[in-house]
Amino acid sequence: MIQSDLDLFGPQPQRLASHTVLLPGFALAQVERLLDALRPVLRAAPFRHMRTPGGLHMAVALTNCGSLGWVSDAKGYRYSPTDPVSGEPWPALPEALLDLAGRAAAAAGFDAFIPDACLVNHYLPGTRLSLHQDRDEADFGQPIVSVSLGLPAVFLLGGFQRSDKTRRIALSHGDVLVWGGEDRLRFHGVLPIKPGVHPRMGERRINLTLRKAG
Ligand code: MD6
Ligand code: FE
Repeated sequence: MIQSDLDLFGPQPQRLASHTVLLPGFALAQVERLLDALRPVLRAAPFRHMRTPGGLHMAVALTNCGSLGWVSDAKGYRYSPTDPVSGEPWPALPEALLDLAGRAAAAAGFDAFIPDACLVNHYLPGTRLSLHQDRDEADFGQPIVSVSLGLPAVFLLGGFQRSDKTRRIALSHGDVLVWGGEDRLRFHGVLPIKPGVHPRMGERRINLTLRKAG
Protein backbone atom coordinates (compact mmCIF):
# COMPACT_ATOMS: atom_id res chain seq x y z
CA MET A 1 0.00 0.00 0.00
CA ILE A 2 1.21 3.52 -0.75
CA GLN A 3 1.76 5.65 2.34
CA SER A 4 -0.19 8.87 2.57
CA ASP A 5 1.93 11.86 1.50
CA LEU A 6 0.91 13.76 4.60
CA ASP A 7 2.62 11.25 6.89
CA LEU A 8 5.95 11.90 5.21
CA PHE A 9 6.13 15.48 6.43
CA GLY A 10 5.60 14.90 10.14
CA PRO A 11 3.57 17.15 12.38
CA GLN A 12 2.39 20.41 10.88
CA PRO A 13 2.77 23.92 12.32
CA GLN A 14 -0.04 24.90 14.67
CA ARG A 15 -1.19 28.49 14.84
CA LEU A 16 -2.07 29.08 18.50
CA ALA A 17 -2.90 32.79 18.16
CA SER A 18 -2.64 35.37 15.38
CA HIS A 19 1.18 35.64 15.67
CA THR A 20 2.00 32.56 17.75
CA VAL A 21 3.04 29.38 15.96
CA LEU A 22 4.06 26.01 17.43
CA LEU A 23 6.44 24.05 15.20
CA PRO A 24 6.30 20.51 16.64
CA GLY A 25 9.62 18.71 16.40
CA PHE A 26 11.20 21.50 14.33
CA ALA A 27 14.53 21.26 16.21
CA LEU A 28 14.65 17.46 16.48
CA ALA A 29 17.09 16.93 13.61
CA GLN A 30 19.39 19.60 15.11
CA VAL A 31 19.44 18.45 18.74
CA GLU A 32 22.97 17.01 18.71
CA ARG A 33 24.26 20.10 16.89
CA LEU A 34 22.56 22.34 19.47
CA LEU A 35 23.94 20.35 22.41
CA ASP A 36 27.45 20.41 20.92
CA ALA A 37 27.14 24.19 20.59
CA LEU A 38 25.78 24.60 24.13
CA ARG A 39 28.53 22.62 25.87
CA PRO A 40 31.23 25.34 25.62
CA VAL A 41 28.64 28.03 26.43
CA LEU A 42 27.79 26.26 29.69
CA ARG A 43 31.47 25.81 30.54
CA ALA A 44 32.14 29.54 30.14
CA ALA A 45 28.85 30.68 31.68
CA PRO A 46 27.41 27.97 33.96
CA PHE A 47 23.74 27.91 34.98
CA ARG A 48 23.01 30.00 38.07
CA HIS A 49 19.97 31.01 40.12
CA MET A 50 19.68 34.76 39.74
CA ARG A 51 18.33 36.97 42.46
CA THR A 52 15.03 38.73 41.83
CA PRO A 53 14.49 42.43 42.62
CA GLY A 54 12.37 41.17 45.55
CA GLY A 55 15.41 39.43 47.05
CA LEU A 56 14.43 35.81 46.35
CA HIS A 57 16.25 33.41 44.05
CA MET A 58 14.64 32.29 40.81
CA ALA A 59 13.58 28.62 40.74
CA VAL A 60 14.79 28.35 37.15
CA ALA A 61 18.58 28.33 36.71
CA LEU A 62 19.73 30.31 33.69
CA THR A 63 22.57 31.52 31.57
CA ASN A 64 22.97 33.34 28.26
CA CYS A 65 24.89 33.53 25.05
CA GLY A 66 25.00 36.32 22.50
CA SER A 67 26.11 39.94 22.61
CA LEU A 68 23.47 40.59 25.27
CA GLY A 69 22.24 38.40 28.14
CA TRP A 70 19.19 38.75 30.35
CA VAL A 71 20.07 39.33 34.01
CA SER A 72 18.17 39.86 37.23
CA ASP A 73 19.44 41.26 40.52
CA ALA A 74 18.40 43.59 43.32
CA LYS A 75 18.36 46.47 40.81
CA GLY A 76 15.86 44.78 38.48
CA TYR A 77 15.69 42.95 35.14
CA ARG A 78 17.70 44.05 32.12
CA TYR A 79 20.05 42.96 29.36
CA SER A 80 23.78 43.15 29.98
CA PRO A 81 26.72 42.63 27.61
CA THR A 82 28.67 40.89 30.39
CA ASP A 83 28.11 37.92 32.66
CA PRO A 84 27.92 39.30 36.22
CA VAL A 85 29.54 36.10 37.57
CA SER A 86 32.68 36.19 35.38
CA GLY A 87 32.72 39.87 34.47
CA GLU A 88 33.40 38.72 30.88
CA PRO A 89 31.22 39.15 27.78
CA TRP A 90 28.66 36.36 27.39
CA PRO A 91 29.80 33.53 25.10
CA ALA A 92 29.00 34.19 21.44
CA LEU A 93 25.72 33.01 19.98
CA PRO A 94 26.59 29.73 18.21
CA GLU A 95 25.92 29.48 14.48
CA ALA A 96 23.69 26.42 15.08
CA LEU A 97 21.33 28.55 17.22
CA LEU A 98 21.34 31.52 14.85
CA ASP A 99 20.57 29.22 11.95
CA LEU A 100 17.75 27.38 13.73
CA ALA A 101 16.22 30.63 14.99
CA GLY A 102 16.20 32.18 11.52
CA ARG A 103 14.63 29.13 9.92
CA ALA A 104 12.00 28.71 12.66
CA ALA A 105 11.05 32.38 12.53
CA ALA A 106 10.71 32.20 8.74
CA ALA A 107 8.59 29.04 9.01
CA ALA A 108 6.29 30.98 11.35
CA GLY A 109 6.06 33.97 9.02
CA PHE A 110 8.74 36.28 10.51
CA ASP A 111 11.36 37.11 7.91
CA ALA A 112 14.99 38.06 8.52
CA PHE A 113 15.08 37.33 12.25
CA ILE A 114 18.64 37.80 13.54
CA PRO A 115 18.79 37.30 17.31
CA ASP A 116 21.53 38.85 19.46
CA ALA A 117 20.61 37.10 22.72
CA CYS A 118 19.80 33.56 23.78
CA LEU A 119 18.48 32.98 27.28
CA VAL A 120 19.02 29.39 28.38
CA ASN A 121 16.67 28.20 31.14
CA HIS A 122 17.25 25.01 33.16
CA TYR A 123 14.35 23.27 34.93
CA LEU A 124 14.49 20.31 37.29
CA PRO A 125 11.34 18.34 38.08
CA GLY A 126 9.12 20.59 40.20
CA THR A 127 10.56 23.83 38.79
CA ARG A 128 8.02 26.32 37.45
CA LEU A 129 8.16 29.71 35.81
CA SER A 130 5.51 32.13 36.99
CA LEU A 131 3.43 34.24 34.61
CA HIS A 132 5.41 37.07 33.09
CA GLN A 133 5.74 39.24 30.01
CA ASP A 134 8.98 39.52 28.06
CA ARG A 135 9.38 43.27 27.98
CA ASP A 136 13.07 44.00 28.53
CA GLU A 137 13.91 43.93 24.80
CA ALA A 138 14.33 47.17 22.85
CA ASP A 139 11.96 46.38 19.95
CA PHE A 140 8.70 44.49 20.54
CA GLY A 141 8.35 44.30 16.75
CA GLN A 142 10.89 41.45 16.86
CA PRO A 143 9.66 37.91 17.52
CA ILE A 144 10.98 35.39 20.06
CA VAL A 145 11.94 31.85 19.10
CA SER A 146 11.71 29.31 21.94
CA VAL A 147 13.24 25.82 21.72
CA SER A 148 12.28 23.08 24.19
CA LEU A 149 14.64 20.23 25.08
CA GLY A 150 14.31 17.36 27.53
CA LEU A 151 11.38 16.73 29.85
CA PRO A 152 7.98 17.87 28.58
CA ALA A 153 6.39 21.04 29.90
CA VAL A 154 2.97 22.60 30.08
CA PHE A 155 3.31 26.16 28.81
CA LEU A 156 0.66 28.65 29.87
CA LEU A 157 -0.27 31.08 27.13
CA GLY A 158 -2.19 33.98 28.59
CA GLY A 159 -3.57 37.29 27.50
CA PHE A 160 -2.44 40.86 27.98
CA GLN A 161 -3.41 41.14 31.64
CA ARG A 162 -1.94 38.89 34.29
CA SER A 163 -5.47 37.90 35.34
CA ASP A 164 -6.55 36.82 31.82
CA LYS A 165 -7.30 33.14 31.43
CA THR A 166 -4.48 30.96 30.12
CA ARG A 167 -4.36 28.11 27.64
CA ARG A 168 -2.22 25.06 28.32
CA ILE A 169 0.19 24.16 25.53
CA ALA A 170 2.16 20.91 25.69
CA LEU A 171 5.84 21.45 24.77
CA SER A 172 8.03 18.43 24.04
CA HIS A 173 11.67 17.79 23.26
CA GLY A 174 12.48 19.42 19.91
CA ASP A 175 9.41 21.65 19.71
CA VAL A 176 9.86 25.27 18.69
CA LEU A 177 7.42 28.01 19.63
CA VAL A 178 7.59 31.30 17.75
CA TRP A 179 5.71 34.40 18.67
CA GLY A 180 5.72 38.04 17.89
CA GLY A 181 3.55 40.75 16.41
CA GLU A 182 0.46 41.50 18.41
CA ASP A 183 1.08 38.44 20.66
CA ARG A 184 4.53 39.63 21.72
CA LEU A 185 3.42 40.96 25.13
CA ARG A 186 1.16 38.11 26.17
CA PHE A 187 1.63 36.83 29.70
CA HIS A 188 3.03 33.30 29.80
CA GLY A 189 4.61 30.81 32.16
CA VAL A 190 5.46 27.16 32.73
CA LEU A 191 3.72 24.77 35.17
CA PRO A 192 5.93 22.71 37.51
CA ILE A 193 7.84 20.14 35.45
CA LYS A 194 6.62 16.61 36.18
CA PRO A 195 9.17 14.12 37.51
CA GLY A 196 10.69 11.99 34.78
CA VAL A 197 13.83 11.05 32.95
CA HIS A 198 14.21 12.09 29.33
CA PRO A 199 16.13 9.48 27.29
CA ARG A 200 18.58 12.05 25.86
CA MET A 201 18.50 14.90 28.40
CA GLY A 202 17.97 13.07 31.70
CA GLU A 203 16.09 14.64 34.59
CA ARG A 204 15.81 18.16 33.21
CA ARG A 205 14.19 20.53 30.78
CA ILE A 206 16.22 23.13 28.93
CA ASN A 207 14.55 25.99 27.11
CA LEU A 208 16.37 28.31 24.73
CA THR A 209 14.73 31.63 23.94
CA LEU A 210 16.31 33.56 21.12
CA ARG A 211 15.63 37.26 20.99
CA LYS A 212 16.72 40.45 19.34
CA ALA A 213 17.28 42.31 22.60
CA GLY A 214 19.24 45.34 21.52
C1 MD6 B 1 10.08 28.32 28.85
N1 MD6 B 1 9.70 30.48 27.98
O1 MD6 B 1 9.45 27.81 27.93
C2 MD6 B 1 9.98 29.77 29.15
N2 MD6 B 1 9.20 33.73 26.68
O2 MD6 B 1 10.80 27.67 29.59
C3 MD6 B 1 9.46 31.80 27.99
O3 MD6 B 1 9.42 32.46 28.99
C4 MD6 B 1 9.19 32.40 26.70
O4 MD6 B 1 8.94 30.35 25.54
C5 MD6 B 1 8.94 34.36 25.55
C6 MD6 B 1 8.68 33.70 24.38
C7 MD6 B 1 8.68 32.34 24.36
C8 MD6 B 1 8.94 31.66 25.53
FE1 FE C 1 9.16 34.57 28.64
